[in-house]
Amino acid sequence: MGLGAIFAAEALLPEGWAENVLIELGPQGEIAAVKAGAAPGGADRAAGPVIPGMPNLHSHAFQRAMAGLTEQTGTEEGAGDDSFWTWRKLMYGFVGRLQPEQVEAIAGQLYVEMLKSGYTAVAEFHYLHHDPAGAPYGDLAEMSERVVAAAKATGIGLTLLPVLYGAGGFGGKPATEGQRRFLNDPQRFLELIGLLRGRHGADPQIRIGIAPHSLRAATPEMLDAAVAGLRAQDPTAPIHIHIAEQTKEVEDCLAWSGQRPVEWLLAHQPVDQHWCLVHATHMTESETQALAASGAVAGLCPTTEANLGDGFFPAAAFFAAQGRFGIGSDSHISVSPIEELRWLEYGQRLVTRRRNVLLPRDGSGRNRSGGHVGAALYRAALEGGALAAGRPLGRIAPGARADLVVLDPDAPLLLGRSGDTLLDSLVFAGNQNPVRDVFVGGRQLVEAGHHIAEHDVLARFRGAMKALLD
Ligand code: NGQ
Ligand code: ZN
Repeated sequence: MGLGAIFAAEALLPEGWAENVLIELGPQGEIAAVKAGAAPGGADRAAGPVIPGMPNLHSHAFQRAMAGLTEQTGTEEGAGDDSFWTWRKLMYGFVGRLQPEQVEAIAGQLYVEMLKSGYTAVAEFHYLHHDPAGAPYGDLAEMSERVVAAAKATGIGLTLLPVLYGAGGFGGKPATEGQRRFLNDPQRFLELIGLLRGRHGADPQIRIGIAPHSLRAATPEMLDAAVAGLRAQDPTAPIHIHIAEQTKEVEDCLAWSGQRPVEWLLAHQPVDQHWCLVHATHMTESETQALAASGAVAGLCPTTEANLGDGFFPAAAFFAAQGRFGIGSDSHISVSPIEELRWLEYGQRLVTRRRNVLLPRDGSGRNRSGGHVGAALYRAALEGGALAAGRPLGRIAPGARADLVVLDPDAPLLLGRSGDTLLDSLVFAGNQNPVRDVFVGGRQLVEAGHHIAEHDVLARFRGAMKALLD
């Protein structure tokens, strides 16, 4: 990773679009300096407009291998009544067969696809820890290391969030057979966190956080132990949790505690900007206001939420309250930041029968992009995604990682567009991927639409799919 510089005729900086921007790279893959109105000198010239790469704040990598395999109804009794819960059963069946090298191969292919579509970092919500019988591997971190290996082989930035999964439902219900590969008690879980922090904690491409799976899978005691254990080692590491995704989860939580999931969490944990509440689909108006006020990031995954039949996140109210959000591809039914952002807005248009609904506001209530919805969504998702990743991302500014996306200046749909109109066109009409080049930590990984390791990665993925699906 050499020092160097990239010159962009047009680049999206934190303060807005700028021309003739010289981006100087530092020795650790960070941005050392940014100068607008500069001369290119000996810098490499970016082929097109440069924007910050998008952090993907929610991923279960292995689920990419089952994309499209659950879109048919069964023939058994109850068929035709498919839901999140019947999908989950199929997913558990798939999990039962996965070997470590297959998980690495699937994650590698997924991360190549993420990079090619403009995601430059991923937060991996990783819960597949143990062997098919539920016994820990010789290395407790075996499966986590497979995710790390895939990130290293492809170059994507990684926030690894080992999942604490200890119960099968609210009130510490015993876990089922299908969940046995996920299970740890807080003590063994914190041992895993310590191992991973020791091995990877100093790598600027990696941050270790935690993810209590959900209020269904982590009891209040487990949650307390995990949060306290992490905070003793790292006071600002990210904490992610699935919450209020399905109405049944809300009903079960009410029956168990008398409170709704988001309400319960805000009352019992010190939720702040280092937390990411994934989905948070089902909230009352007062929960929506309280979540926004907490500073936590809402982890929105519109294509998966649509695919699984979750419901609509109250985005208009949450944005009006200056709530923070980022986007994730979750089950990877789609691997495209464009699709996530577009469906976030389209969901609201279909519900409200209005246009240009989601304009995130700044402190004074003004949106920061003069009313450009696509541009506003892209910028807000950069900010929220960076917070959720717990890494210096999402800004072309000194100190941030040099994670850059160069758009194709020859993409027909971008012709004649610049600035925020360019981002609007990208978000609402970018069906043919207009990402040309991608840099992560200053290193070029995608060149003219091709990832530098895509052939080897695909060969391994092909082998894994053959073994899994034949
Ligand atoms: C997951 N997926 O952890 O993969 C979950 C399903 C559960 C989403 N929530 C399992 N989208 O929630 O119990
Ligand atoms: Zn998830």
